[in-house]
Amino acid sequence: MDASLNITVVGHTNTGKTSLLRTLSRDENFGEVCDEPSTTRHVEGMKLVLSDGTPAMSLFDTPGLEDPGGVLDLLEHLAQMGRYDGPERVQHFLQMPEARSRYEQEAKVLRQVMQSDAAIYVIDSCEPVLGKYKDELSILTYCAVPVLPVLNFVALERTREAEWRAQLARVNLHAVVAFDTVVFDEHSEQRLYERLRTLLDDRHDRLLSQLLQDRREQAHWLRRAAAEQLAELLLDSAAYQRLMPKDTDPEVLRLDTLRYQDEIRQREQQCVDALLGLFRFSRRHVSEQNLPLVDGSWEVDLFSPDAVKHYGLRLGGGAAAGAAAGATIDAATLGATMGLGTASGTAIGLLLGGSSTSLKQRMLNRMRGYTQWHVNEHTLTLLALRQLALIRVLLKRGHAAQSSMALIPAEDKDWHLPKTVKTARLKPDWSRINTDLFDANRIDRHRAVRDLTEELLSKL
Ligand SMILES: Nc1nc2c(ncn2[C@@H]2O[C@H](COP(=O)(O)OP(=O)(O)OP(=O)(O)O)[C@@H](O)[C@H]2O)c(=O)[nH]1
Ligand SMILES: [Mg+2]
Repeated sequence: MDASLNITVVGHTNTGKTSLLRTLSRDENFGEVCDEPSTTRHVEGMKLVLSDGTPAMSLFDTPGLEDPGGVLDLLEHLAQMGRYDGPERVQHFLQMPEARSRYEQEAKVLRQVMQSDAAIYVIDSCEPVLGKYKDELSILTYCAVPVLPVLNFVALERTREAEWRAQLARVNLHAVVAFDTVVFDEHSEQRLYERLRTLLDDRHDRLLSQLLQDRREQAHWLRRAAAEQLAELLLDSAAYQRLMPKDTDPEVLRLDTLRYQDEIRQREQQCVDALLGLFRFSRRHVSEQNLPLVDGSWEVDLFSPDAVKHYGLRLGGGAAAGAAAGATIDAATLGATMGLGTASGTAIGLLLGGSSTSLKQRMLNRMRGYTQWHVNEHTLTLLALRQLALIRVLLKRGHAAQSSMALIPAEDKDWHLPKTVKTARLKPDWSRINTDLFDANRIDRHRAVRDLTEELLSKL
């Protein structure tokens, strides 16, 4: 990668400078974020890297400017003492004893800005446009580096975005980006880099274009990878089945059921972990990010009698009562489950069409005199909807006011399981959890994953 690019993030204390760096770098561990002023005490740099690890630019976090009025007075006083231009005044200031005492914090920031190609000026857009902000902007003008104002907290209702834009235009800052580091929007991020590109000189053009392209591709890939994780989970769960002899003791049946439910829970957890990994959230940070998870697991158990009610799903038909009671056992033979009455060999053969002959034979042998346990459609629906909801939350990276009840949006509540998932219920060798039957090489399963991924993508 060519010419190194150094960008410094500045602003008043508590405006979200460190949060912005975390969001841009997808690194939730960078620096310290806190709702108290003066959290960041030193300049801290980080490399923004492309997906392949190539460094794209250096970003520097800085302490908040605490007394911009005092610094501005000094800079203006210097102007009266000689014919200094802006940067000379700032350099002069940095040599003064005040820059090592009273204005030490401000000096750290200005020293860093003077070495940068541009500055991002972060504004808490909910704040009124006060004199101290105007002073900060004047100081930055003296530094003579391009400044990109970023209006943060714009997702909050009390934002004063319009007021800020008007004020910034008055000081000739027309290229402004609205951003919210908590409610993430990939398009705002792209706009930020585009604006930066227009401010910087041509030699950084290629670098910023690469970064923009990389972030676009990454966003696209991430969506797809998340939908594919969910498609795999749904196929594994729908195709899952266990057989129990019809005369099984009820207590054994109960314990077996708990064990089978546990296998599905674990599979769901695997999916949650994979999603958190994809979006680079650690389990440790999940609760802080206001996700509907506790220590990385769902608050409401998939098989809990309250699950359907909790998510407010509208499940039609008599089976809804079963789902509401958390029942996932279809105490029927395969044929009866599929509404065929008695499972004749021919019916099972038809249902398993496409499966290998030896699998058909094995299934037939297993079915005779057995009851089949599998995850019912309502539980599968719940499984699908809550993972979809989680992916949406992750795409927006920790939407602040997200409660678990609001997780599944109203338009999803009448959603029906895709045909591919229903088909999977007849394909026990599609489920990884059926370790004895699973066949990783089946072309029809690969196709099913692909089709289901597409269908789920349209929901994201
Ligand atoms: N709702 C919302 N909260 C935000 C946003 N950006 C930051 N915050 C919150 O604002 C507080 C301050 O964020 P920081 O990133 O620590 O701010 P800072 O500018 O680095 O603060 P100092 O280091 O003290 O100067 C934290 O509680 C953040 O979670 C935002 O866009 N929206
Ligand atoms: Mg900070």
